[in-house]
Amino acid sequence: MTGKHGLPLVMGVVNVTPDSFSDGGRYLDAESAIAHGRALLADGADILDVGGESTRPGATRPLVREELDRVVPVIEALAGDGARVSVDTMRAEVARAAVAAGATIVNDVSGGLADPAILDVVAASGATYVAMHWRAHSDRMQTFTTYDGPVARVVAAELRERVAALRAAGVPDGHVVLDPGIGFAKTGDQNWELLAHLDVIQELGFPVLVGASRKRFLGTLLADPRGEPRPVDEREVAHAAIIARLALDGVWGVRVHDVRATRDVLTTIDRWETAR
Ligand code: PMM
Repeated sequence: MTGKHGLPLVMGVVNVTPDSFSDGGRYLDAESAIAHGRALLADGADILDVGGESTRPGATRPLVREELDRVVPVIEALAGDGARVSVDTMRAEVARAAVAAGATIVNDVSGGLADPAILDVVAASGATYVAMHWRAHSDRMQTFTTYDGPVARVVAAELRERVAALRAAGVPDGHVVLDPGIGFAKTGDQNWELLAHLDVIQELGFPVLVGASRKRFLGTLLADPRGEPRPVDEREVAHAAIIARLALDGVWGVRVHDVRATRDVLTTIDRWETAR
């Protein structure tokens, strides 16, 4: 299912990671995440992606218990509102609890490599599964940027192996979405090469999700004359250009932080297409 004129679905990011500026503790973290999710829905999100583990380059992992405590109350509340919710997790145990709490999509940035049991949870639950291209956990993924051939071809080949694992676990093809994993074990140049050759990923025959929002390669592209990367919250115009291009390339979904800006781009393209 995609939006009008085959435009991509908008997946809004709801990160439930501890807020270093607040001493409110877990309850306030959940409350502010729920409020943020509701605001993204009001801005026009089709899906809310709730995650309790940061996967930024260099990040270390939370305990399973911490991750569960972060995401489950937020998923319960947002799914309870009627939202379509995905859980951003690499862990079978978290995926199981998230689906029980109302999530209908499991977004696994490791494509089942970090915790293969997650594939059995997905098969048993009937959830949709996003398999992202991944090579290693965030604390060392940037040491895995060697690709033996054109990056899109190698990523496609590695995603095909994940599809084989999904099929072996009994996940139907119709429940699978693939994601090239922008910024995960990729250099800036490799991210651009992948975006420019997304058709190679789309040729695998599955819907494709792309997450480029606020990522480092945009900061590098827009660096100032001294080479200082553009700050994270000043990358949205460049990201809007990416969204427009992805929409025309026919991707299934885009994972974004600024749902309002993304919706503006898609509304504009939709209006344009209606006049053709
Ligand atoms: N990127 C991040 C987290 N989860 N999930 C998918 N499917 N695709 C992505 O590109 C992706 C993801 C990291 O971004 P964040 O730290 O800004 O949320």
